[in-house]
Amino acid sequence: MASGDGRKVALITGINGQDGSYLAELLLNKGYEVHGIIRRASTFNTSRIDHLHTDPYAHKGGKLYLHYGDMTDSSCLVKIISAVKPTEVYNLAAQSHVKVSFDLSEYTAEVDALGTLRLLDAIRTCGLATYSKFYQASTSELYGDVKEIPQSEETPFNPRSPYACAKLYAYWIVINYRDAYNMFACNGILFNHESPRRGETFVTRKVTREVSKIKLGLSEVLVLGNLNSKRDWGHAKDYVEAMWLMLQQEKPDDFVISTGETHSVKEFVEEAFKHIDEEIVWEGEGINEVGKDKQSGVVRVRVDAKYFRPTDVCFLLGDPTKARAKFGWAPKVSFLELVKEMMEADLALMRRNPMA
Ligand code: NDP
Ligand code: GDR
Repeated sequence: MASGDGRKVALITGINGQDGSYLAELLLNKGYEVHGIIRRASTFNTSRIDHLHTDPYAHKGGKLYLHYGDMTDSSCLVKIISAVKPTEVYNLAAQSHVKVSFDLSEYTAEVDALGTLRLLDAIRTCGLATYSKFYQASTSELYGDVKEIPQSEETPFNPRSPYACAKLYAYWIVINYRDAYNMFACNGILFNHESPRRGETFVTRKVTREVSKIKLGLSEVLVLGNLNSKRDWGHAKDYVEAMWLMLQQEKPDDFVISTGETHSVKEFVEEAFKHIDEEIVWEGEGINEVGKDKQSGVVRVRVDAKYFRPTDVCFLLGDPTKARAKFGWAPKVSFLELVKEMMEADLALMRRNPMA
């Protein structure tokens, strides 16, 4: 199993994603040397980590290095790992949008499934199988259309999208490499986690951005898909701490990370509108089901079938008991605090830059 030798060197794929940016902050503050893989793009794409270059506090004793790479390119992964010799690898890179995975199904499998295999193999190729610890960003989407409530590490998987199928392959290849090559490799089965840094096309951030625009007169209506979907939403900052904790245990294992509370998309929308003190008038398909068909006034939320998925995951509620028992992890930010923080951040953003 992973030997370590006193070095604290982390490699994060997807460092510029929501989670990667919070994890980089956490590890720098713990004195790690942090290496991140970023993709080449035609525009600047390091917006979530730019502050780390200039913030001496975040750097403390550690250092931040960025490498160009891609999960579809084995040779670059081998080169980076052989140069960095990481003691911990966090595989966060993914085509992470479930709806987009129906359009980009093959690419999603390339990055999320085979990309994980490439990274594991790169670690072996570099002779680091029993040296580097490995964290895999697994997901509650693996459960899909689940009958068991709440979902734990023992709940059977039933993936409902190309994204979830790709992540299912990644989940099992991580376990296979753990068993076959004695790797310290863990799956964090993380339920949805959000923050002001959440990508703009995920539902929570889409809601907080649009509701902020409505408040400031920059928009009139929020257009959404399935309002009845329920998610176990936590804060990304809490969840990256769980990633790190998993790799500090004596033995590698797989853990559910969730709040143990579930809310519908509709409830999230209602909380966001409460924040701006505005009544919601709803319109569109499925509104009868949420009991809002007899109303008048300016329409503030419209349901449009173009945001429906060919197959959706309608109910998720995680049981984080194992993580709490093994390493004392518990979420610190509640659902209401999460909505509040995201609303405040987006209101401030839209005031600063109405075109954002
Ligand atoms: P994001 O979409 O915010 O970040 C994904 C990161 O992966 C981005 O930095 C992106 O780069 C990078 N990436 C995408 N494709 C490639 C590629 N081909 N090669 C290299 N890098 C690539 O996701 P989150 O931070 O929200 O999630 C992190 C991980 O956790 C993902 O694997 C996701 O599937 C998983 N997950 C997320 C949950 C959540 O609720 N947030 C819950 C459970 C699992 P770029 O910045 O250039 O786009
Ligand atoms: P999810 O997150 O699919 O759970 O995947 P998302 O926020 O995209 O959707 C949550 C639920 O909201 C419904 N929904 C909408 N979703 C989006 N994006 N846009 C809309 O307009 C909209 N209207 C309703 C969806 O149908 C769905 O039921 C996230 C990602 O971070 C994955 O990478 C991660 O693995 C899982 O969370 C856990």
